[in-house]
Amino acid sequence: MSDRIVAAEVLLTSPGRNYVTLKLTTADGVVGWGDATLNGRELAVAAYLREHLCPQLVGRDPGRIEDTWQYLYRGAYWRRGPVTMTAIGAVDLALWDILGKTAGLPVYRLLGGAVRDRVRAYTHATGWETAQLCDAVDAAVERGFTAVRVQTGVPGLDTVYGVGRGPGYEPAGRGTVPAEETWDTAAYLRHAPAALAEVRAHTGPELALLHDAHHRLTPIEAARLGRALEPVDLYWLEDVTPCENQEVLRRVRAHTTTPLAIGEVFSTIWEFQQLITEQLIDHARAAVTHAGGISSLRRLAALADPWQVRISPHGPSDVSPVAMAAALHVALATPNHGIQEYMGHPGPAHEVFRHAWSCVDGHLHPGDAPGLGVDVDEALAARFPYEPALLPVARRRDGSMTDW
Ligand code: GCO
Ligand code: MG
Repeated sequence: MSDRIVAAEVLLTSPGRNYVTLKLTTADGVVGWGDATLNGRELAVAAYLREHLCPQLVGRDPGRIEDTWQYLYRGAYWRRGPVTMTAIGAVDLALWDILGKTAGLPVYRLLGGAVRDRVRAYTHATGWETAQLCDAVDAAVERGFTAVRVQTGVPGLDTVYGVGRGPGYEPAGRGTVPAEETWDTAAYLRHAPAALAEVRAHTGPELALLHDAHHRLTPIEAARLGRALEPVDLYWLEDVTPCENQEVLRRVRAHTTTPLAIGEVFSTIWEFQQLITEQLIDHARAAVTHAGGISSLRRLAALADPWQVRISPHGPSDVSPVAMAAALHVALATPNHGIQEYMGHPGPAHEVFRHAWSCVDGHLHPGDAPGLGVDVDEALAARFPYEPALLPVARRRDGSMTDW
């Protein structure tokens, strides 16, 4: 007789930052873990899981992974959206974890096996001044990275999202009301191309450089930035325009050959459809959890492949070590995978989530432990209680709200 899910529980923990984790237990005693972290909206996903999905999971056959995905997605009248899709993603990850543990195989073997030996990763370098930024890039290269995302301060602004005044940064700030930042696109556009050109002159031609514009530009500003950055030879320019209107990318694409990466805030394959079939992007950035799990990331890769678009999933500190594991199993087994973002996690997170995956010389590998290869230390997790934390918001100089 097939196995049954007997318990579905949600864990909240904050080992350096908040994480939401789904734990599924089967009648045979197998435990599957899924990441359900949605930065700044953790409790919404926890409630969606606890109140709505967990009761529906108990009694189901854990081996029917695709049917469970279809049940939770197609079966729901109110569907899509980051909260729903992160919850479905967590269930999907936990079920793949159970399948792997039951089979005694790492998930990547169940996905068809490795198509590469290791997964190329990029990490973050930030610096308020360009000299600091170059030092941060050098430090990443010393750690073995062959690809680095570079974010710079902007003269005249006090803060810029994603740029620490010191080394490193954490996207979410503690508290129940978001910090407010001032944003000035003109100042950014005046400064960023020259700063990135200096970084390129410093590194020489081989290092892959990436840059994230965080959805803040109009189409023509984005086109102008892409063109201005062509001499820098970026690996990609990320999230140039707000997420809602994909049509505007046609204008950006018409003006620049700088490769474009988009999609960390997308929740479903349908949001990518036009971007892929019109070849308006080069990299689809869906996070394995935020877009519905391993099952839907594989579908996205299959849609993207004939259009020569690659999947290059989101991987900041708010994608937990469980989701990082899942992303790596997909990456190892997916031909049209580009690069995996690896921002790193706070130290205690590596203790709470003991993972088989590793980062060596700027490359990641999921490891060969059965399932996803992550064990959660629940006793330790309980010592780091959830604390409210939020991403900042930004206003223009005249006080009006500006886009993410
Ligand atoms: C990235 C990102 C992150 C996100 C953060 C939001 O490319 O890594 O843009 O810094 O903003 O993950 O939660
Ligand atoms: Mg980004």
